[in-house]
Amino acid sequence: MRRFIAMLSFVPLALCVGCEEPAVAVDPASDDAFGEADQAYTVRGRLVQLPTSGGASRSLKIHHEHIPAFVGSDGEVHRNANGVLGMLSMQMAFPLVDPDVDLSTYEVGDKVRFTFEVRWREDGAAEWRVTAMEPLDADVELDFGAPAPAVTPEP
Ligand SMILES: [Cu+2]
Repeated sequence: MRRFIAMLSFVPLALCVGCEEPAVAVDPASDDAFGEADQAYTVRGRLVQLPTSGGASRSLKIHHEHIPAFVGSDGEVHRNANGVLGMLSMQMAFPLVDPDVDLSTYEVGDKVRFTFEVRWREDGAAEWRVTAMEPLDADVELDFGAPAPAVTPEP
């Protein structure tokens, strides 16, 4: 099993953690369905899509800043193919939102600080859940750039 997870981390996960929405639908209202979180991160970002802005199947989508301390399914800080640690800045879908988070007070384009939990499934895929959100001033400057690699790749 350990070997299986290690192999998985080299495949698309290594390139783009969180790009795909979870294949398994979970009842957002049920804490038990999500289970105990493995990690939680509080990050800044900009709202790209709200569940209420389109069809019923739309997820909350947030363009978040780089998350240097993001831990992968193996329990280690995730290392990208170019050596950058953590989860790169990306537009990420969050199908699960805690009922305590009132999205009706937000609009697409708003800048926010939010917290999301991660639970790693046995197959190495991740489930994400937003558990807190607060607005940021519109003039706050967010950094969506790519950080320099932590380690210079060998030639
Ligand atoms: Cu992400």
